[in-house]
Amino acid sequence: MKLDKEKIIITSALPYANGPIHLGHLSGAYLPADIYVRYKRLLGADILYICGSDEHGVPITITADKENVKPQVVIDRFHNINKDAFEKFGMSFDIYSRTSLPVHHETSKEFFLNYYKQGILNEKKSLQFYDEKAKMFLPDRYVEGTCPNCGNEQARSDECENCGALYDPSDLKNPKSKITGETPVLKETSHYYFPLGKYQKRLEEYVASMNEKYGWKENVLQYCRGWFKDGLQDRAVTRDLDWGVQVPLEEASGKVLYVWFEAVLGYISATKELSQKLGKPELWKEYWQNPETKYVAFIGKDNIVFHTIFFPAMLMAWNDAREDKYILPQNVPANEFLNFEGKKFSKSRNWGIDVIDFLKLFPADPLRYTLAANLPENRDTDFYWKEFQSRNNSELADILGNFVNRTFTFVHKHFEGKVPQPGTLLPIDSQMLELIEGYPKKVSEYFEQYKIKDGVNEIMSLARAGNKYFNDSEPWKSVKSDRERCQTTLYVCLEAIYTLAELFYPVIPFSAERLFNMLNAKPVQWDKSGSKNLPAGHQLNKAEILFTKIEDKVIEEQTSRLGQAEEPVAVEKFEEITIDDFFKVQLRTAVITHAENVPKSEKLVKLKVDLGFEKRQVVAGIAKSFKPEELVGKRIIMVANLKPAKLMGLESQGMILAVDNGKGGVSLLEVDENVKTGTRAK
Ligand code: B3M
Ligand code: ZN
Repeated sequence: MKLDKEKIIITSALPYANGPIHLGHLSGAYLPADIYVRYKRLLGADILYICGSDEHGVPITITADKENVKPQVVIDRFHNINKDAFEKFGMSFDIYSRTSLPVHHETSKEFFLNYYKQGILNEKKSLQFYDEKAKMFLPDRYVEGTCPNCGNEQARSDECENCGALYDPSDLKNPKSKITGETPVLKETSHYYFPLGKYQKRLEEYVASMNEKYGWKENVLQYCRGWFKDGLQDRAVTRDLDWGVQVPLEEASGKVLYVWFEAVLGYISATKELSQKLGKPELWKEYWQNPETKYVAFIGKDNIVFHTIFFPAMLMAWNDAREDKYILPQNVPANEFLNFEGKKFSKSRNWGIDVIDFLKLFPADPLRYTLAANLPENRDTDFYWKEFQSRNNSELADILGNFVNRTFTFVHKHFEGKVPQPGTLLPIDSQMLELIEGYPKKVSEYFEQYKIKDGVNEIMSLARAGNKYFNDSEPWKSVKSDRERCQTTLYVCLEAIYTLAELFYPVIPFSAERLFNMLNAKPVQWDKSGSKNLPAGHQLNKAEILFTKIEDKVIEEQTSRLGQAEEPVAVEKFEEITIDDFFKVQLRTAVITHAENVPKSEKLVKLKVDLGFEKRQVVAGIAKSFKPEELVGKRIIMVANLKPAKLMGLESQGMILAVDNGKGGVSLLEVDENVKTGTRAK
């Protein structure tokens, strides 16, 4: 095991900015990487941890079309949502970049042109499915048909996920466009192809030698062997689309780079962006173009081929012709999938939970711990709400929290919160100290092999051993009969707690930080964390409760929600009105210029609104949903010809429109700044 100062780049797959990330994503490519990174940082490694949004690809354009907005609106929204969710989850990226940035477009074009000029790419005409209704060429995953090899009815246009066959689109039976449902036609187009086949032999050697030196995971090797066995084919690296990185050739207007071709380069361009931000624009080269750097790519199993075959081949092709050579992944510890309560995550079936929603209900650490203790490292695993509850209640709270709490309470009560001076060690104490001392190395051995799950479960076993030692030593007895004995016990317990804080830091960083605070101490270098870190006499801080138990009813509420279709709104009988009736109501846009809570009222806010032609005072029952400062500046719609009324003694000259949001609050009907204040709504 190498524990000296390594230079490392870690990447986690760049999630598409086309939807919120869910727990499955975290277990696949993010949490294990973050634990590994935090662990390596504690070992003093010189490490960069890179991630960002993948902002191209057809799904994004389809979402944008559905919403009738530009793709930029979609990627901005999900980039921000996911960045925020990752932050709250405690992901410690050095940068969370985006592939829509100029630095990425330039980098991708540079790679493409480099291949093009070297004559590596082949231009080929081919027949591609074209949807005449949507007026677009259909990418592989938007055509579904019957596999010519195995009869699978959900095969893609040129490959079957069921039997792994690769074929010509014209061989697919009963093709259907997934966008319009129409039968697409085959139309000729021309694309640039990367000759993956030419690199097969070198790729096989690369995978074999990396595996030999660094031990690749069996699941990853299996996938690679499968691909090699079938024989690698030329891959088109351009597409007929308008959203993406433009192909930098005049004759290729209207074409963009295939999203996977540029997405993997996103790791490099994100590192460039980080270097610029740090004011050292050349820094990225010290990592990516330094043969001493170790590069590890964390991904989920669906991305394996791109990271073990496609990306390495691209880098080989670059390196063949250049002096500025890139390093290749040293390891790709891809995980299998996390399912949810026995089934696949599904938005449409309301099965699963997004990270951001989860973190509105519970703190990050119990989730981090639960996922980490059950990572899909060798096979698919499941998230169960019940397991989450028991990992939190019976492990974090009852084992770790309890050990910390009883030790702190005791030391504060009997030793003024100072680390007691140990006396003569009995076998029970030296055995415990030896155990503690051995832990950092033990856990390292797991983490170094990317066995994060085993490492995490091992750490909890130290807390278990701590509780047992406390029980067996019976300090509540020795405090009266043999004070020195008692001091020794508590000294050893605090050593264990210090080590637990350090070892748990990569897994549950928020709680570990609080624990270090309580210990009034800081982490040391990981491998020195196992012994003699808290000298006798060291003053501890007050104890806090680290983990709160989760009640059954909270968990039941979550499980009962699963798979439930959204209930339609209950509607009371209503009467028809004529258009003239409707026009009696003057609905007009107005700006809120001032807002203050009405004293002694939980519901009411006093607003000043500007209708453009006139200013009004309105009293509205929306205080539970908005703070006054959130309301100022909002451009709302109000009933402008409502007879003034008095509410809690205040005159209200109109009513603003709001709808119940189903969660006990309201949303306001708002207009954008293009609408002139005072305009009538009809
Ligand atoms: N965006 C696919 C995914 O999220 C893709 C990963 C890119 S990694 C360079 O599964
Ligand atoms: Zn098939």
